[in-house]
Amino acid sequence: MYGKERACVCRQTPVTFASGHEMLSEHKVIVVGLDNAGKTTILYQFLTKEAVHTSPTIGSNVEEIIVRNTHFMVWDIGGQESLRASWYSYYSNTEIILLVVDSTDRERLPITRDELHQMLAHEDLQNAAVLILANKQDMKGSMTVAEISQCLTLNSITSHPWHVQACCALTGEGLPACLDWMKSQVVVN
Ligand SMILES: Nc1nc2c(ncn2[C@@H]2O[C@H](COP(=O)(O)OP(=O)(O)O)[C@@H](O)[C@H]2O)c(=O)[nH]1
Ligand SMILES: [Mg+2]
Repeated sequence: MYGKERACVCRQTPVTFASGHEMLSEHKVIVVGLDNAGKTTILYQFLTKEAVHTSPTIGSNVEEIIVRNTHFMVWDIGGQESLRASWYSYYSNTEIILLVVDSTDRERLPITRDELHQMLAHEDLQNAAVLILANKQDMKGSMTVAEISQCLTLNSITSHPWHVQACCALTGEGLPACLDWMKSQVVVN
């Protein structure tokens, strides 16, 4: 866990830094999505491979995830309406946006669509890749990846690399594939 100072570190592109005897690259990831989508559960599932009990995120959590020598600094940003207006303050130097969707929340998916397209227009996110996580696939009646893609009008996105992954944060199903895609994007870039 890093303190507030970490938020001030600005880096343009993946950089390498010495840690022990290894040279490692570090990549900034932001986790966004509406409140209750499962953002915090996913972050801790990445870290511990266990489902954890979460409470609504006030402000942000940041954790480092290491996937075979690739370091991701993952910022979990609160998704309540009052906090969404400050998402932009986390954007600079972001390489990957993880957009978490509660696949049972049909009613609020248009809000997510609007937030997504607004984010992609932001100048600080022009070089970011977007991974949409269709979470809560274990729940009865959850929307499929195809339904979510259509509602979010993903096919209209040509400015950024994107990918949709079905997952269940409680069991971790689908999350290894997310990490593989994230790694493939930072290697490509
Ligand atoms: N059934 C189910 N519940 C989930 C899943 N992911 C998260 N949750 C639950 O959804 C609620 C909100 O999760 P949380 O991670 O706090 O959402 P956040 O507000 O986006 O950070 C919690 O009760 C989680 O246990 C999932 O894949 N399936
Ligand atoms: Mg949270």
